[in-house]
Amino acid sequence: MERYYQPEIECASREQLRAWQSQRLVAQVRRVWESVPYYKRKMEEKGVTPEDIRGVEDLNKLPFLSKADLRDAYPYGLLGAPLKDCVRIHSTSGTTGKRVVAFYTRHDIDLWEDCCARALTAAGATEEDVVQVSYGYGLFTGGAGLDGGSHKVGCLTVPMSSGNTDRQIMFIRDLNATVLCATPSYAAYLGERMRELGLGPDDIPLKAGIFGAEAWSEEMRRDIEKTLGIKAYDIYGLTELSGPGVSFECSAQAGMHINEDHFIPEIIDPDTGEALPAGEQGELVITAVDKEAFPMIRYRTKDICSLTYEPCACGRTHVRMTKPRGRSDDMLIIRGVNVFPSQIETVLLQHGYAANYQILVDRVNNTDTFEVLVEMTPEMFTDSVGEIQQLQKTLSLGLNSMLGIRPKVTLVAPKTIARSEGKAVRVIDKRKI
Ligand code: DLL
Repeated sequence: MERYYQPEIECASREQLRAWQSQRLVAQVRRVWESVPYYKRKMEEKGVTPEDIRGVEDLNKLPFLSKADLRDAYPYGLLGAPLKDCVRIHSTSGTTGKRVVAFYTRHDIDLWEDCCARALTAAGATEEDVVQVSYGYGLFTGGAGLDGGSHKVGCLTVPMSSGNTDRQIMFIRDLNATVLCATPSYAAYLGERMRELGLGPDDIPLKAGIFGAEAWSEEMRRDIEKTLGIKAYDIYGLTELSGPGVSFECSAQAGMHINEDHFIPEIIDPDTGEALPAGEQGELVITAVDKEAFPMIRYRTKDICSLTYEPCACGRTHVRMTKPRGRSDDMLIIRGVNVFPSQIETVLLQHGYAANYQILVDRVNNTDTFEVLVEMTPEMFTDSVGEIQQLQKTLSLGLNSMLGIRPKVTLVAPKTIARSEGKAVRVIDKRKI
């Protein structure tokens, strides 16, 4: 029985979806106006009152909410429910300034877990499955979200958290885990460690993986699918909007369906705030229509992607978003050229390298320096200077044609770049210091 495939919602007509969204939006705006003085003030500054919002068509009258607002209102200033009704917090692993602290009522957790349960179901999980959750548990939302979703589906849930890689592999094998939930970089590392232990895809029972929390390329997907012998599904979300499960991939693997009964997406030009039409790349803005404790209206995610309303092969009608290339604030501007780490990853994998790399940026004599450290794989490892120089040159030219700027490439020995158990650290930008 697939309780969390809900065709009456996931395959509802666009008209029906819009009607639900409108009805919930109107109620949510009224509730937030009454319960969150910070947001009421923002609405007043924009000259808009709840009476002006009659449906989704009025969404663009409302002010945006940004990370700066979250910082201003830290910690309790955006609370939309009495503290006595809040039962949990989660928080992001941001490195600068105050952390974002998000609050949840019981109802919020229930809806969030439903979203994760839908994602697991779309990846083929049923109560017959054993789900190993290797996202971090604790303040990070990955562990708790997929754990809750897995319980709801009725899977046997293995709350591993991240780290202790050999034990992860042992449990996958001993407990017959069929679904793995982890960051893609950690999944890739598990695959690498398996190879070192002499294990191939046929030695593990996994059939699917649910990977997200960081940008990863199509090439990395194919790589992980091959090494682990699974189908790898993308999942997207952010702490401010509960966590994983804002959107998820179905078996078509052609973009992530946004849970539109809970979230209304928009794409805007990040510089002007103007709405962009379907198909165009821009910043994703999300309005959560039924979150209680931490209501987010027109929240600017900073993630760059596009939306498609084209019908999906799976039959779901919820809009699909493309894989975010990364946050607009992950984008590096090097000598005036926009560079996303995910573009570099694509080129590396196309050239037969693994996604073990680090980008070093600095400023010397007022000019940006740009270097990419890339690990050789054990198979291609050589200590012939001539060969290494040739490989470096080929890769540097490959990166140049993708990015429009040529980095210095330095090949390093296998296993010299630190592995991550959560989100990978790809960039060292000394210019900010
Ligand atoms: O990373 C929630 C999550 C946990 C999603 C587990 C998926 C799986 P935060 O720590 O608040 O929350 O970070 C959110 O991570 O704004 C994106 O920039 C990035 N991100 C999340 N999922 C993806 C993805 C969790 N599938 C930030 N592809 C977001 C690309 C992603 N980037």
